Formats: sequence, C-alpha cells, structure tokens
Amino acid sequence: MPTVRDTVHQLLQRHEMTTIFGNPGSNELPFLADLPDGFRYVLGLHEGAVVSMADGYAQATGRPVLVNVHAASGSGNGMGALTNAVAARTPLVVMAGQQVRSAIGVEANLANVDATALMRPLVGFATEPACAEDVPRAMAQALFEATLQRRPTYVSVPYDDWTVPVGDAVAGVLDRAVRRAGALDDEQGRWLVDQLTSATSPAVVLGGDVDTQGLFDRAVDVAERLGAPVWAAPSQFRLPFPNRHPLFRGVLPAGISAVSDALAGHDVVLVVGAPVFRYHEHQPGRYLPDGARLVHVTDDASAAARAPVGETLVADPASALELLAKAFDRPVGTIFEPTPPPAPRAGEAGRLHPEEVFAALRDTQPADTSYVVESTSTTGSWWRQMDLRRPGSYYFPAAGGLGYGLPASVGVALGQPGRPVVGVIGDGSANYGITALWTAAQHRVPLTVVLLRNGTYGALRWFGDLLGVPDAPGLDVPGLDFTRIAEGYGVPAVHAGSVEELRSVLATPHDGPRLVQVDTVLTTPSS
Ligand code: TZD
Ligand code: CA
Repeated sequence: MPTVRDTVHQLLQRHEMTTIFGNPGSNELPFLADLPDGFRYVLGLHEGAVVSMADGYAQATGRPVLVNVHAASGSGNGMGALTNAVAARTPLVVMAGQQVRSAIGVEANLANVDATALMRPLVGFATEPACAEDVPRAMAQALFEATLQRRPTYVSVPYDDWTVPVGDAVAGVLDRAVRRAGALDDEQGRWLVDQLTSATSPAVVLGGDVDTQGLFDRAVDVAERLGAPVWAAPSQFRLPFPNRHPLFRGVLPAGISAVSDALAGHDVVLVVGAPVFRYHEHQPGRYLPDGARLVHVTDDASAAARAPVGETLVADPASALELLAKAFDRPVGTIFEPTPPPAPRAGEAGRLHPEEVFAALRDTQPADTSYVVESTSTTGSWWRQMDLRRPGSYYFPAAGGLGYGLPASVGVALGQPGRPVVGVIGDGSANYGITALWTAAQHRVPLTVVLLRNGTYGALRWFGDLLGVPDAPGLDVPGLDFTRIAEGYGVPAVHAGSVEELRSVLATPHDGPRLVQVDTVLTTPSS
C-alpha cells in the first residue's frame, strides 16, 4: 500500500513542484526519504535565504514552489523573508516538520507548539492535518490556496505521518485540478471603458502584478492607445512598464500627499495590478488630487477591500487590459522612442557614483538581463541610468524586508536558465542573506553580484534627516570586505577601483557566480 510520503511525492510531481528549497532538521528527514528521480533539493544555509531563493524562483518561473524548513526555529527564521513573499503575492507552500504526534503535547524538543498560530499573520492558510491520512489532501489544499490566493501557505506535518499507509480514497486528490476564471462581466467591462472614454486627462498607475502576470507588453499597448502617462505604483517590487518609454513618468513617491501632488491635473486615475497604495514615509494629506476619481482593477480581494479611496473591480488585470485594448481600437499614437539617459554623475577618487555603476551595467550587460536590486539609497540613481524594456527585468523586496536580494538573485537565476541575472546589493543588505553565496557556488549559478560599498546604511541616514533624527547610533557598517567573504563561500570576487576597471570586469564573460565589489559615494534615494 502506498504511504503518505509516496502520495505527497506524487502530488508534487503532478504539479511540477520538484525543485524544493530547504534547510532540513530531524523532523523533516522522513519526508526526504526515497525522493523519486527528478527531484532537486536546493539547500540554503539559513531559512531567510531559503525563503527568498524560493520567492525569486517562483516569481521567475510563475509557478508555486515548495519550501522545506524546520519546525518553530526554522520557520521563525524564514518569517522575515516571508513578509516580502506575501507582498509580492508569491505562491510558496512552506512545509515544516513537526515532532511525532505523541510528543507535541509534552513539548518535546523541536515540537512546534501551536504551529499554525506561529505563521498565521503572514500566510493565507496554515494547517496541521488532524490525522496522517489527511496529509496529502492538506498539501493539495495548501498548494491550491497558495495559487488561488496568491499568498504563501504553511503545512506542519508530524514526522511519524510519512510512513503511514493510505487507502485508495486518498489518491483521488492526485487527479484534482482547480481552475479559476476572473474575467470582467459585460456590465463591469462597459463601466470600465466608460470611465476612460469620459475622462479628459486619464493617468495610469501600474503595479508589480502587471509584470508577475505576464502583462508588461500588454500594458504598453494599452497605454499607447490611451495616450496616457504611466506611473509605477509606490514601493514597486517589479517593473510593469519600460522605464525609458516616453509615456513613463517614474515610480510614484510612497507618501499620501506626494501621490496626490504627482497625479495633480488628472481626472481619472486607473490603477491596475497594485494595492492602493503601498505607502512608506508618512506624508498625511488627501489621497487623490482635487477632481480625480480612482478606478482600480486587481484580482487581490484583500487589496480591494482595504483601499482607502476609489472604486475597485476585483477581476484579472489581464481581462481588463484586453478589454481596454479592444475598446481603444485606434491607431497607436506613440512610437516607442526611448528617452536617453543623462550622463552619469561623477564620484570621487576611488569611490564611484552609483550612477556610474548603473551606467556601466546598462552599457555592458545584455538587454534582457534580470536585475534583482537591494540597494536602498540609490533608487534615484538607478532609474536615471537604467534602460529596462523587457518583462521580468526588475525584482525588489516587496515588503522592504532586507535579505531578499542576494538569495532571490540566486533563485531567479535558477528559475530562468539562459537569461542573465545581476544582483545589485548594498553593503548593509548583503549581510542578511549572505549565505546564498554558498548555494550559488554549489550550483554554479550564472550570476553577477555587484556589491555597492558605501560603508553605511545609506537609506537610514536619509530617513534620519526626514524624521529629525540626525544622530542615531548604529548606522555605519565599516570593515567589511565582501571579496573575502564571497571567496570564503566559494564565489570568485574582485574589487573594481575605477569606472574603467568596473566596465572591463563586467564585460568579461564568466561561468557560474561572481561578485564585483565597488566603493561608492553616499547618495539619497530621491536625489
Ligand atoms: N532589517 C530588515 C530585515 N529590513 C529592513 N528594511 C531594515 C532592517 C531597515 N533598513 C532599511 O529599510 S534600509 C537599510 C536598513 C538597515 C540600509 C540598507 O543598507 P544598504 O543600502 O547598504 O544595503 P544603502 O544604499 O546604503 O541604503
Ligand atoms: Ca550601504
């Protein structure tokens, strides 16, 4: 008779979830016995890195991914990284081992006491099946919930469950399929089109979902038909529109009044595939400029419910954009002539300006490169210099939780073999996910990590000024040499001391991972 373990292995095979990101403990070992051929276990050395690698891999492949971590301690280590996966709406199924059923009540070592409660604020669904026979169905539910809700889920499995035989009835779950339809109905469609035909000056705001849902090119088509200016929604984790397109106005600032100021003069603001909005620095004020209506399309019911303003259609952004493309069936008014970038600002002796680093990347890396960025004081410089025109070109920690960038760049590279990946990481951020370098070395992941070393938590210096705290302790990170750290994990590394050196290193072909460290001058995110 097949066991719980055989059945779950088959379930994972049927759903193509055979690349597992994990860091196991004793509770998890019985699940890993007899893994069929074709499974790949990508070991991460810390659960934060494990979750972020899986997040990058799931985003790059557009598929749900299984994460295998240890009970309370391992799950807890992964929770910071899970905040980003929640905000990015990444379908991760986090499966943790649990002590044997009879040992949970007495709180034996490594029992995960009240396992589901531990994760509940973050995950959309958490379960510890009531009996062993229910584990395969619960795993199927967790993967369907993750996909339908687009939110991580959590399953805690007592380790004595895996070898329990299951009857025929349980195998029925293997053949299940769950499909969702999310198109607008006719009346909703008419209403949406009316909003835009009656607008005198519409503005379009696009969220990361536009890119995760494969709508990057469709969004360009619709914006060109509307002839409307386009912004990326605040706190962007993916780029939904080519950043040098003449209709692109940039990423909206992440403050309430600042958004109103940026959108002033528009009477209809169409928001697609984003929450309204993911603010950051608190700048109280009106949510919208005078005379503006907000029309919102998202398939995220929670984002629809919590928005402070506007009318929302809960539907697939794909169906709304398709409808608009049909409704505005007129000759395309805009020819995509990219706005050229300005000359990069200069640094000082031995320290490059971040703009010089980004201009070097732009000029030396292939046009379809995916960038995973976790460098927080350099966003202004980034958007001034980069020229990103392809879907899947840009990834950023969606909830602002550091420790995503380095591991996610490994996950993205593993998820899209053949497409170049560059991680752009600050000397503060790198430390939270540093162990991902080891995984990159072990799997010979083709990846360039550009490490910007300004010696400080640059963004917090800027925030300190904003909040009237110019003298906070604990903001500098001197004395870190990432070339030596990287070499220690098995990743070849160089220090580039000048623009010429940097450009020459970046233009050199390489196999596997490499790290390029460069010293940079301090900038602010907005300058
Ligand atoms: N811890 C975690 C997990 N996430 C955070 N966002 C922070 C702390 C706070 N934080 C920021 O929001 S930005 C930042 C910190 C510590 C500085 C990052 O430094 P960096 O980049 O060197 O990576 P810059 O360009 O110097 O800002
Ligand atoms: Ca820094």
